[in-house]
This record gives sequence, C-alpha cells and structure tokens, in this order.
Amino acid sequence: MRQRDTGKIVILTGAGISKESGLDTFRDPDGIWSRVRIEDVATPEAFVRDPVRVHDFYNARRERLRAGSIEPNAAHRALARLQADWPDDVLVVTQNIDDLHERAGTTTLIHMHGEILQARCQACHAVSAWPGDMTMESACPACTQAGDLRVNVVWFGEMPFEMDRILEALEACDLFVAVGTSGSVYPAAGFVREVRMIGRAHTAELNLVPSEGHSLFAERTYGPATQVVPDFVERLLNEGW
Ligand code: BV8
Repeated sequence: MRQRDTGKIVILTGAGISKESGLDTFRDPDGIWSRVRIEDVATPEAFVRDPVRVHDFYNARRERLRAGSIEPNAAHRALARLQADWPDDVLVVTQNIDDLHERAGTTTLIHMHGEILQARCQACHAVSAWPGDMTMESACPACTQAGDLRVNVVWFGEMPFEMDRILEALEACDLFVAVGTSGSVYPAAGFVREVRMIGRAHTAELNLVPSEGHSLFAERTYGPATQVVPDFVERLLNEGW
C-alpha cells in the first residue's frame, strides 16, 4: 500500500456519477441514446444538417440541468473532499458536460467533452457562459454575430479538449480511477490502457456494473457511485492504496 502523502491521482468520470443527481446516462436501458440517435444530435454533420434539432436537444438537457432539483451528490462531494485534502495531487477528468463537479467544490478539473453551460462562436471562436436556450438567432456575446453559436461540447468525430494535458497527467499518475463510465467512448475508454502500458500506476474501476474495459483494472468495486465513491475516498485518505 502506498502511504497517503505521496502519489498523483487521475480520476476519470462519466455519466454514471451524475445519475443519482437525476441526470440521464447514455447507454443504460433508459439512457439518452435509447431515445435519440448520436448521428442526429451529437455530430458536426448533424448540426449542419438540422441545427434546430441539435439546439433543441441541448436546450432540453440544459433546462434539465438547471432545474432546481439537480444537485451534486455524495460521489461528487467525495472527489471534491479528496482534492481538498490532496490539492496538488488530484486531477478530475470528466466526460460529463454538466457542472456538478464544480458545484461540489472540485477545482482542478478538465471537461474533455466540453460544457453544456457554455457557447462557442464559430465566427470569432470565443467561448461564453450560456445558461439559457440557444437558437439559430442567438448572438455571440463577444463579437455580437448572430447565427454562428454552437454549444461548447465535443461531438463524435471531434477532438476532445486538453488531450495533451490529460496524457501528461496519465503518464505521471500513480493511481488511475474510472468512475461511472461504460468505457465505450474513445479516447477516454483507452486511458486505462495508456496507464497500464506505462506500468507504474494502480488502477481502479468504481461503477454500477462492469464496464467494457473492466478486465484492465487491477481493482474493481461495483455499486451506486454515492456508496462506492465515498467509501473509496475514505480508504484512500486513511490508508492510501
Ligand atoms: C475522436 C459530449 C478523433 C456531447 C460525447 C478509437 C480511438 C479514437 C476514437 C474512436 C475510436 N473508435 C471510435 C472512435 C470514435 C468515437 C467513439 O469512441 N465512438 C464510440 C461510440 C465507439 N470517438 C470520438 O468521436 C471522439 N473523438 O475520437 O476524435 C479525432 C482525431 C483527430 C482529429 C479530430 C478528431 C469524441 C468522443 C466524444 C463525443 N461526445 N459527449 C454530449 O454529452 O452530448 S461522448 C458521450 O459518451 C457522453 O457524453 C459521454 O461523455 C461518453 C461516455 O459515456 P459515459 O459517460 O461512459 O456514459 P454511459 O451511459 O455510456 O455509461 C454510464 C455508466 O455509468 C454505465 O457503465 C453505468 O453502468 C454506470 N452507472 C449508471 N448508474 C450509475 C452508474 N455508475 C455508478 N453509479 C450509478 N448510480
């Protein structure tokens, strides 16, 4: 076991960590992709073909996220506590586009698939806060150009954000943890392989059920994130790994 005061930790999170806060996952039986096709709402081609449909898809999810009942849960709070106790050693890399990690207090955070509460202007490339609905008539707060705004998320076929910084952290880490992700979307699903190839870090999966990459993890714990994540963090803080 590594003592608690050493070691860099990278924690990858997916939609499963936000499920108990009331947000849908993607690939569960009642998930988002059971109701709508990726090709229709989550690719650049879809946005060119039918921008109104794509705007409506994200407007509905943004409205859901901003409903009063959606709050960070015990799993988000446990990761924020870990980072508060080890401020220089914990990086959270989330595939999620919600703001629940921030609202739980996590500060060192990478949204590799972007953020639903942001807009990106295709004319001036400025990224702006965007809490409300977005339409074809919406104007960029930076350049005032209307009709060139898109939600600031990474669609399929687009390069995830901050990949250099993520890969650097994976190379330097001593513990890699995946929380609430099915391990079905790349390059995120390949991170555990990157870490294993380097050969130093311990790897742990915390999920409701085994992910597609479950066999690649040295340690695997299954159950709802609000139970398994606080327990895991408690153990880390008291015993290390
Ligand atoms: C790219 C943002 C290249 C928008 C999303 C090999 C290598 C590289 C790429 C590929 C490759 N093979 C295929 C590809 C292409 C593609 C891909 O991976 N396709 C898959 C379907 C095979 N990847 C891409 O296109 C990526 N881009 O590769 O670019 C490139 C190179 C050069 C230049 C330019 C480009 C971009 C991928 C990002 C797409 N955007 N989202 C939005 O949110 O609308 S991805 C989408 O899936 C989600 O956003 C989410 O981020 C992601 C992963 O889903 P999960 O978070 O894991 O959610 P899921 O529902 O699947 O699983 C939830 C889990 O939680 C389950 O296991 C469940 O059991 C568990 N759970 C449920 N309840 C609980 C729980 N766990 C704990 N507690 C609970 N209570």
